[in-house]
Amino acid sequence: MASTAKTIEPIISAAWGKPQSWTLDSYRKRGGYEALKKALQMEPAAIIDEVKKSNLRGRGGAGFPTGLKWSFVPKDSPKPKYLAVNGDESEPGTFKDRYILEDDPHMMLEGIAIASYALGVHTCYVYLRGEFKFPAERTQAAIDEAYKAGIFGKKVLGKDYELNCYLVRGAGAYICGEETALLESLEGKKGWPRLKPPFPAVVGLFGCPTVVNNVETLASVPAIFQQGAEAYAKLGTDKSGGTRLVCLSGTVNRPGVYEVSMFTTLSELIFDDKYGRGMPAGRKVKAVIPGGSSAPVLGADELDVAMEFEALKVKQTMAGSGGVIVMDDTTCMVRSLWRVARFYAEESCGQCTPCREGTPWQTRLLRKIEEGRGEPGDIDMLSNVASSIAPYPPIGLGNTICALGDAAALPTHSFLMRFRDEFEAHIREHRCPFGDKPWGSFG
Ligand code: L3W
Ligand code: SF4
Repeated sequence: MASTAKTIEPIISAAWGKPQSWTLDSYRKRGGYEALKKALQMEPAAIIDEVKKSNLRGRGGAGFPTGLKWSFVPKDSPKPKYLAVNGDESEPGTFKDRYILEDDPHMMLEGIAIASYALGVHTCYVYLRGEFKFPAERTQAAIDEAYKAGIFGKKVLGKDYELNCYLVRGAGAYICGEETALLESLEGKKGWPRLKPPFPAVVGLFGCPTVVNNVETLASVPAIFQQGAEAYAKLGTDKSGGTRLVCLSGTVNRPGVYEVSMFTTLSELIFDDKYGRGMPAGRKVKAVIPGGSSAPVLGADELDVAMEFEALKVKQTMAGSGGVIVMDDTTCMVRSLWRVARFYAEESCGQCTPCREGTPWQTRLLRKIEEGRGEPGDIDMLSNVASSIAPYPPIGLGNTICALGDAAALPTHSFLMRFRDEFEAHIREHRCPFGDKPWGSFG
């Protein structure tokens, strides 16, 4: 399809693929750290106001307004305050933060310095998933450069303000991307989510006020001070400013990470020449997961929707972490759901009964149905098990400590709601109607 999607000037991905884009020298030549210089002339409260005005929303999954989150940090607390960067990118279908870390880590570091100054933070931890060896090397090299250049250390760009930044690598558990599990892990403990409230902004790392922000969220901050908050806000919708990264995978001609306007629809992402360039010959879209595997699935007739938080909420799904997974008409929806369910059963930390017991129960039922051993009543049983973890809709009212429970139940609810006939066919025919084709496009 010839390009009709709204054209945007890339912000976050502008330098990706250019020679030495990850170095301080390259970043400075592009105007890097000028936004920090501006911010350091401002009052911290004014910086937070600018970020509020920009309508920047968190890019890690929940889309919480960033400036609002920053404003929750108590100003008069005698305790130290911390910034923790969530780079534990592990959501199936999501692979955008690694590009920032590999190709333009200084953009995130500048965001860190601006956020830290605004929040009165003197210590920041960048928490990266354990598997991110190369992104960690690039990020550490950038941190080292920033220290040498006087961006981090005793006096940030010569101002009487100290900021230290440490890189910490996880050990491969998805649950450590949940913000309170991440804090536990940073404290050297097992990554078990904590009950909220209290939220980390008030009681976080070592019991002190802590802001946890995603890598892309912080990398978006310098643009707010380069362009001005109003200009940044105007790039997006009334409630969601700027541009965003989306990760396109599955059966499309050109999978990849794209920076898009908040007005870009799922259909444009899949078919437009600028992005996915459509499906391979002879294939049709059957289903799309719009925001990482936690997000409820949509059918092929629901793609005319902007990939933006509020628009996708109307469809009872989520923009989430930007992982768009396309499934074609050869995909078995029972197998796909089984695969998703196995992931959550494997990654559940086991603290809450509905999640600990429900996630493997879903997996067993789905395997039974897929292998042709399903019985009448299994679909209702599956639906009941999912409801006991988290009813649907609405999103986010699960019966568990953290959102992993919701994430495990939402796919089940949405697959059953939209593709129940396929589950019934498996039980009726005592086999998978898609034959022994291993995983369809979702493999
Ligand atoms: C202070 C209040 N702070 C909310 C803060 C809260 C957090 C943020 C959002 O789940 C989603 C989940 C996954 N005072 C506050 C407050 N906050 N009220 O705002 O909070 P919340 O609870 O809405 O969401 P969450 O627990 O952070 C995140 C979805 O993301 N997801 C998962 C992505 C996974 C990765 C990864 O692999 N690393 O990114 C994907 O879509 O299902 O719905 O900071 O403290 N009154
Ligand atoms: Fe652990 Fe699951 Fe409970 Fe989250 S919902 S705390 S992953 S058992």
